[in-house]
Amino acid sequence: MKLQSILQGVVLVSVLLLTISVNAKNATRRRKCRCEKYLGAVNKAIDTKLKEFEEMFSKFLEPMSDNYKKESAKLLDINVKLGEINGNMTDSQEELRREKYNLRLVWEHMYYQEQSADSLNSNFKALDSILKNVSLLVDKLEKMTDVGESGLISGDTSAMKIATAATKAARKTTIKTTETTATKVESTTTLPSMKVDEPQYPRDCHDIYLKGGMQFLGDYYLMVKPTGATKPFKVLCKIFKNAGWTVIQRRMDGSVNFYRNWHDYKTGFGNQAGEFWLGNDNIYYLTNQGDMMLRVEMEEWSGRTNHANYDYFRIEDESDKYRLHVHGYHGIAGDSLTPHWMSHDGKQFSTMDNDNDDRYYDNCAKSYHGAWWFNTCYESHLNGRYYTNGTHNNYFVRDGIQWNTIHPHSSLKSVEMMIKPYDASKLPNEV
Ligand SMILES: [Ca+2]
Repeated sequence: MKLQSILQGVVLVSVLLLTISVNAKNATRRRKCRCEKYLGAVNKAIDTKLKEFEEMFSKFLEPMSDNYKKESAKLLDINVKLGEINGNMTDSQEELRREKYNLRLVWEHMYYQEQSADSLNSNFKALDSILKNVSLLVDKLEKMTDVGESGLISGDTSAMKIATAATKAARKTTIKTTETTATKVESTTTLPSMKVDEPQYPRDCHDIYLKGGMQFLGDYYLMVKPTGATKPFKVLCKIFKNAGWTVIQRRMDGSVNFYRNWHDYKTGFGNQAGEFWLGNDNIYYLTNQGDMMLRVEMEEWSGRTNHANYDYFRIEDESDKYRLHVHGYHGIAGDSLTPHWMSHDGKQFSTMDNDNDDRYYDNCAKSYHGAWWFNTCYESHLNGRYYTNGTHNNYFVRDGIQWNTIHPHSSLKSVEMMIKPYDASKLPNEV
């Protein structure tokens, strides 16, 4: 670049000197002969000189151009290599994420193994206690038969012999048969119950947190069985603010289609390691075993995070179309669930194939490509389409992931809806 600048300078100065020199000569000649026929020749001379300079200049520029080409090729090569490295890093990240998920599964498995071991241990203790009681009973029977045989008690000696044989046989029984004996004896003595309990699943994530599990901040996967639920199901738990939060919905990358039918929303769909809806039946069981609160965490495409808390959150069962009951907002995202002009409180759930909204001429779930507790239609709609650039295709059809108090026309980058039992003494300090 420096060489190029110097050359440009040299050329410019030369042209300037030549022009001044020629003009001076022309002026002298004009004064002498006032004839213009020499001017053509002078201009020609200038053109010739300029061409010479141009050719000279090109000779310097050509090798430079070659150098640029070589450098560009090198840069392209480096760019390709960086792309490959980036790809490898993405693969490694994916691998790590899978490993993390597998570790969680192992942890979960170990947790239940530990629970089973505890249960087995308590059953052994009960069995031990039963055996002791049976031994005592057998001793008593033996003493009674001994007394009978020695003639202190009158009666049928053959009956006594049978009793003696029975007591001896009882002592030889296995643990399995002892269990049967114990059940028979239980009616007349106070032996411990032999009933084997089913595995005790936590009611929700906060339940296990209170019992001493999951004490570290982070995400966990657990089997829970809320009151009333017919079978346990897997949930994602988040531990923060001294509580175990059960996640009921998550959006993060658009990998799962949320424009689905009633049955899908009823049973749940997606992948709990990524995007998912826990299922309206499961949400119903979780929110009907005591007062629950809702927390919605949201991230905008600018990176700004928001949250909205509701002190009360519950839904009805399918017979009432999973009607929503929610109130008690506090947070920084603004209230887009219960604003007085378009509240979602008291509204039934609607999907593409089950229109329960307040708009008589249309199905909001179809119009906005999602599913929600629509009014006439919404102030919030967290099951809308995922837009990777945050903006909708059509300004007038706002079918993205919406929380209108954050932005009425822009779709969110990520969302998590989570619940935990309401505890007035441990309310978060946010306004
Ligand atoms: Ca409708």
